[in-house]
Amino acid sequence: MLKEAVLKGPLGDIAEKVFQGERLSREDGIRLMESNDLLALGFLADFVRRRKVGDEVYFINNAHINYTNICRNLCRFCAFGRPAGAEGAYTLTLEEIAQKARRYREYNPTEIHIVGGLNPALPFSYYEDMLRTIKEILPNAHLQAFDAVEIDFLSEISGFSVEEVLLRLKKAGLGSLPGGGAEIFNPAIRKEICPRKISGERWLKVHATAHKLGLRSNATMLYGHIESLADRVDHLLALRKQQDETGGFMAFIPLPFHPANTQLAHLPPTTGYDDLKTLAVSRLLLDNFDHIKAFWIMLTPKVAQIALHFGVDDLDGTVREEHIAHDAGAETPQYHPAEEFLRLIREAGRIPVERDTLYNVVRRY
Ligand code: V47
Repeated sequence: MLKEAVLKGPLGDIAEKVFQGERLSREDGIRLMESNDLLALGFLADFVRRRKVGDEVYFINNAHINYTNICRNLCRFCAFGRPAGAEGAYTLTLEEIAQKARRYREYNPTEIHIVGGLNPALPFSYYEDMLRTIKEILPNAHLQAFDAVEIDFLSEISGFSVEEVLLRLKKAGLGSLPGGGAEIFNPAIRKEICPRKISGERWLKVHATAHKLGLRSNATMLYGHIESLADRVDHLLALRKQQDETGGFMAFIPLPFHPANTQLAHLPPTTGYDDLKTLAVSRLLLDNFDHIKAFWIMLTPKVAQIALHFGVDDLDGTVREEHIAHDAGAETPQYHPAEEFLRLIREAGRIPVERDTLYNVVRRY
């Protein structure tokens, strides 16, 4: 019934394409983003989600380590990065990182997610040693570490090419790249919100290089600041094009901008309506991505749960310690036990599956 209504409504021609499995155009994407028919968007995204992955919803037993918040980029949307010597600036020593890993050992995480600022005081060996240290303590954990911005920075400070950096880190234990640092690819917006950050093109190139070396990765989009809806669509289409070429992306994760304590603190936070719409349109445009992830830490567990009916099939993980969103005002907890994922997922009528980083099933509930 809902299908009939959607087909007869203003998005009918796009719905037709979705049901036929046809690729959507930029214009379709903009019309979807501009639509206020949230339930129609959800219905279409849910249809695509079911066709791709069925009724399973993934979560992961992971932990985050943010090794330093000292950063030379100091993006205007970020409340985490600080100049060296500023109040609250920190860099974890290898021993402190080892202590964290030992503390996490009792939870048996299958993934450690590692990101930090661009700290010019750290040598390349710190990054290799960090991976080796964690791997020694947690030999079974997959290390998803260093986003494309950090990888580019490591290439700069070491003098190694991006390929060489990735190969060396892989040898030290790197398993895949997280999707951070993508922000919004439009250069004019980037100039306003993160003028010192690498370009979107460069970000894509680092991921392409990783994919060619057999390293999988994720992709994100920071939305809800000064970008236009067309900028979001263009960002998604650039990722879709890259995925056509190299195929190494696993999940797409839209990140809602958190304004508190940033240089853009005058902007309002995103609404639940916009969050759900962005997730749904992402599911519809990214026809070559297997997974759309709702990062519950940034979206809140309530929105992330509802997102399961708006194209999402992954709720990310237990996390345990988070700084980037919480420094920017996130009020969510920093930890969710597996039982909480089971409750959220089952209540939505889906099957909870604990996965590892590469989406192998650890346990189907
Ligand atoms: O790179 C920074 C973004 C990212 C803010 O790959 C902000 O599976 C909102 O990338 N408000 C880090 N977002 C988080 C991230 C991530 C998280 C979960 C899973 C994965 C994955 C990746 O957060 C940063 C930046 O793009 N960010 N400041 C802010 N104020």
